Amino acid sequence: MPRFLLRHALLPDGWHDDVLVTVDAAGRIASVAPDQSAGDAILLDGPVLPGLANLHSHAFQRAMAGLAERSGPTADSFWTWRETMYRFAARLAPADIEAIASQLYAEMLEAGFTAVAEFHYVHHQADGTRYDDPAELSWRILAAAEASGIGLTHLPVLYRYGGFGRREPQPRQRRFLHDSDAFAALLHKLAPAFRNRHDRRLGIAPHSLRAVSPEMLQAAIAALDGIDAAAPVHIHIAEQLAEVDESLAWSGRRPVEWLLDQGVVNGRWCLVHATHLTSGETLRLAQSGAVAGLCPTTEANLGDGLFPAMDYMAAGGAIGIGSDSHISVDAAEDLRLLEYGQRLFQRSRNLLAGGPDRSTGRRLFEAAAAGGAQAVGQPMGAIAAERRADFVLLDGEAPALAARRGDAVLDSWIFCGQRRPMIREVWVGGQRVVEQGRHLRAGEFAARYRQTLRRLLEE
Ligand code: NGQ
Ligand code: ZN
Repeated sequence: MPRFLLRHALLPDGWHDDVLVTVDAAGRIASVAPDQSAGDAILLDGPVLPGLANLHSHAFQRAMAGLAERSGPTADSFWTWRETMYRFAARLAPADIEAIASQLYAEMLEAGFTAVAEFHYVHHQADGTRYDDPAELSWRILAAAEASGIGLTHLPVLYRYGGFGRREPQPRQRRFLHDSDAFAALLHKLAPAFRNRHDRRLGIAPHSLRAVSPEMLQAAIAALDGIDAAAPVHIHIAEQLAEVDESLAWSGRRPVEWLLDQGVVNGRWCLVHATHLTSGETLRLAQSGAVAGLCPTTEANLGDGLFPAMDYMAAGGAIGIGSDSHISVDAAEDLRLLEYGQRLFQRSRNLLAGGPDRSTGRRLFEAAAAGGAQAVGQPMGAIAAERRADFVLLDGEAPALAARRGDAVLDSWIFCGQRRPMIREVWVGGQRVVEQGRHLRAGEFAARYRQTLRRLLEE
């Protein structure tokens, strides 16, 4: 049994020193005991955090980060960005998607994310023709996860329509489309690769209420239940005001209101963005047990709006964070922006700390660790028995962390944005994947990524 000695670690009941952690052969934590000494254990000599889950990713979009920041001929919006994104997606071959995802997942690990929920909607060739193996692109995502060592919750996306009320999709959306039977077949094909592993989970993602009908939503959940009745269900919802208006026109109800009224939302659900909420919806969502999947840097980049985080968290709502379009891949930055959005709006400070005399960083980190683990459906998010042995070792020598202990470490890591990476090592399931701040295969992935991008962008 490998043993680790963690010099200064965040455990479920707070910070402890000299924590001895034993790990079983499968990479799960067997025991945790503070105030120990062990000369033969692997020493993680600095502040240690559990790994975070990145609960929302469209991996291919990493390669267009920074390429949609020029103004177009008409007013720019989420919807004009989406056209740029569709044009980019149309050009990607399977090997390109694998190269981009491998680079991205290594970057995620370097940023302290030890699992990702991949909301995977590019399934087919550009004209909509199926690949010989209809799961081809899912296998590419899985290969990237294997190569990088990140935990993967794979969420094949069900996408059929181009808008509320069964509007026909656009030609550019042909790569995404399934009917209910083809979608169920895809799930059954993928299921064996995800069974009985603590670092793999198969779920589903009905893309949005714009893209599926109520009947298809029900059928997809039934198909998933036949495989794993506790598996995650993620959906984009209420991310733009236009979506709220179209939902009202279609059903007389707002998107989150409509979904909650179906009576199916519970702790296996992740409502991604859920930006535009009334106070009634905020309270109901908090009480549903679902996770709000917040993606602050992408929501800022796309001009989505501001999630009512203060009211929602005060009502006990679960949150997690995702880097979504990957305009930035940095857990600390997303947590910081979550708090800063509230500060700029309320003109006040430490709004998500959750009460007087508490650390904002600690509250944000613990909420995202617990909610993220719930949303990806993997045993992670805490240094505790039965969880996967995922450790993030911060650089105790970093000037920004000088003389910090306990919660001040989290507050400084999250709020002192600085160029020098503050994460030194990352371990997933007891295996080291990041050393000296770099993924062990960073050079190889970056070389393949550069070559891929040169071909895609220069031809
Ligand atoms: C997506 N992006 O699925 O990539 C969406 C835009 C849509 C974000 N929500 C596409 N960031 O909503 O149809
Ligand atoms: Zn998204």
